[in-house]
Amino acid sequence: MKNMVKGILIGIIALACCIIIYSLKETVYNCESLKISTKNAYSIIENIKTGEQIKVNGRIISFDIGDLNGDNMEEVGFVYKKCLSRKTMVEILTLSTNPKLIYSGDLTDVRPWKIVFGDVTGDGVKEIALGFVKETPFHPVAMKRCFFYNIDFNNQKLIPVFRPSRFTRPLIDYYIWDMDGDGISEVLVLEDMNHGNYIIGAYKWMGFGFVLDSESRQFAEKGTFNKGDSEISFNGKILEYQEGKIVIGGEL
Ligand SMILES: [Ca+2]
Ligand SMILES: [Ca+2]
Repeated sequence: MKNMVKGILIGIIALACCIIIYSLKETVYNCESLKISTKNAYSIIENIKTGEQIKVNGRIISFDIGDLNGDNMEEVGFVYKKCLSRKTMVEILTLSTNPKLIYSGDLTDVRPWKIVFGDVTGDGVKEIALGFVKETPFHPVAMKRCFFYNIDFNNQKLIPVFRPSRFTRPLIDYYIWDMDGDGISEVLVLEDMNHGNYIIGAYKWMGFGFVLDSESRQFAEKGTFNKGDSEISFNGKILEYQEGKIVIGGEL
């Protein structure tokens, strides 16, 4: 009996330790205007310019910052896993002195995993590129997708711009960047070549959808895009555009 009680006590202590470690595990992101500290229990978004802090009820898994409506005031958009819940939320807030919630959506059903801001249509208005894992009517398999939206500030709604079933090949990661320097951003897509090789494609908006404009060489190393001060890199290797090709870390 004594041993059983001892066993239960040890179990409870171990569980409590696991919960504490789980809730305290912290990741900190620093960018030009924001510091984001995120834990499973809650996150703090701190506006470095104003000192203003926004508390979020869960772990932020992706975020981006940009002026979505051209009023010279930045917005922050983020995807977060709500604490003690299975919900995955997408929220967009102004970064003004009194942050205003522009959009909040429980998008758990479509499993959001990424948010990026960028003007891919070239009309001066930034789109919101949301990564989901879902089926589409034309491709009924649950896969990573990237859908593009604008935002209706007055009605706090996302307005679909384009929701492609897929690009050329299955999508692993994406980013928005002006790869060829023509002043209009392309969608950079890390795609799975389906035999252990990957490729990066840059897709241009053509008024009705995206067209593959340039590609990298194929490579075996899976990874993610990272934005620097004035460059875009993939797994720490800078991406450049040379003669219609995407060059990774100086290698064609
Ligand atoms: Ca646009
Ligand atoms: Ca471009």
